[in-house]
Order: sequence, then C-alpha cells, then structure tokens
Amino acid sequence: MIDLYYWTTPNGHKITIFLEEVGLQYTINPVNIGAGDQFKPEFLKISPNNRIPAIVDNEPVDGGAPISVFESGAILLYLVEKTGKLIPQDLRQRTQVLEWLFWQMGGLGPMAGQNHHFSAYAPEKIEYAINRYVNETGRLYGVLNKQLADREFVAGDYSIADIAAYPWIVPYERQSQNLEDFPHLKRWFETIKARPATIRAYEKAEALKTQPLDPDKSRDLLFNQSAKTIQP
Ligand SMILES: N[C@@H](CCC(=O)N[C@@H](CS)C(=O)NCC(=O)O)C(=O)O
Repeated sequence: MIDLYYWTTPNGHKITIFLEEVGLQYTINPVNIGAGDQFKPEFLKISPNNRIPAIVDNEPVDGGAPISVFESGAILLYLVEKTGKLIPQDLRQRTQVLEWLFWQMGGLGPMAGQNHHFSAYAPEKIEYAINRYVNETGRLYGVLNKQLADREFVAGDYSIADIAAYPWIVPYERQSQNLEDFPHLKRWFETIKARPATIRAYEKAEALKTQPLDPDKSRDLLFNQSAKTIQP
C-alpha cells in the first residue's frame, strides 16, 4: 500500500494519474497547502522541501522498512522501478522518456508555475514578469507540439513523460495559451484527458477541493516563504 501525500495541484495530479494507470493500491493523505499543512512536522519528515507530492511505500520491493519519496519526478521514477510499468526497458526509448521527464521537471513545470504566479497570484501586475513567463510557457508548448507532430505520445508508448507533462497543460487558459495554436499538442491533450485513469484521478481531486478558510492567510502561507519559514 502506498500512502500518497497530496493536494489538488498539477504536481499532485501526476502521481494520482500514475497510480490510477497502474492500479497500485493507495490512500490519499490530503495536505491542504492553502491551510499550511505542508509545514506540519510529520509532513516535513517525509518532504523536507514543504511541497507536495510525497509518498510512503509501505511494501518496498526489497522487503525492508517503508521508503518515503518526495519530488514528483523522483516519485514517478521510484514507482516505475517498483512496477516496471509506463517506462520502456529498451535503453534508447528509456533515455527519451527520461529526457522528457526532466524537461518537464526543469522547464515546463517551473515556467508554467511562475506564469501562474505572476499572472494570477502576484499582488502587483508586473508586465515584464508576466510576458517573460507567458512567452516561455508558449515556447515550451511549441517544443512539445513539435515533438508530437509525428508520434502519438511524447516518447514512444504512453509513459511517465506524458503523465508528468499533462497536468501542466490542463490550466492552459490560465497560462494565456491557446491550444488551437498547437494542433499536435491539442490532439495529445484530448487523448490523455479521455483515458479512464486520468478521469478517475481528476475525480479524486474534485472530491477533495475545499475553499481555503482565509484567502489572505493562504496567500501569505504560500507566497511569503523564506529561509525563516523552514529554519528553526
Ligand atoms: N519540484 C517539486 C515541486 C512541488 C511543488 O511546487 N508543489 C506545490 C504544489 S504544486 C506545493 O506543495 N506548494 C506548497 C508551498 O508552496 O508551500 C515537485 O515536482 O514535486
């Protein structure tokens, strides 16, 4: 059984999509990041970066003590090693999956995240920052669109490379992107959206969504972090 420490955000969705695809048993432990659950000492023991997602695998393949993993890319890699699913065994194909997984982790995720921040959450509208991240998100959409021009999925068969990228395309409107400008990406997006595992994963998210108790407090918790937040 996997304990999943989760909230209803793109990085969280990666793991529910994966778990739904492979049919591993898991329980969701909600970590409401708008209410400050990510700072609870029990959670920080598992995820020292005070970010979701994180997992605890209570039945690791080596038969030893439970293993905890934080960082969505590391979790996906841990889970493909555990299950042997959603990653090719062939060296060349596997390398491509890793390239696109890391492309998402180092590019699409952070750039789209800053896009959300400066477009939607920042108290001031800073034109330079908004343009910078909207343009960079658009460039990355273009890269993905080109990659998908002659193949169904990002790197061979459906894999963790697709699962990592998909939840970051879901909020494309919030990122000021138009999928009509990226026809191959749009076709890929609709294909993944219709997969039963994706539908189940997003249903789980809907079931959890609650309004933050105090939006100002949530904003403060999420966007005023510094070294002091985490250091004793
Ligand atoms: N690189 C990390 C990023 C995780 C991340 O940014 N998680 C956000 C939600 S998508 C979070 O937990 N935010 C809580 C906070 O900012 O305190 C990963 O991929 O797991």
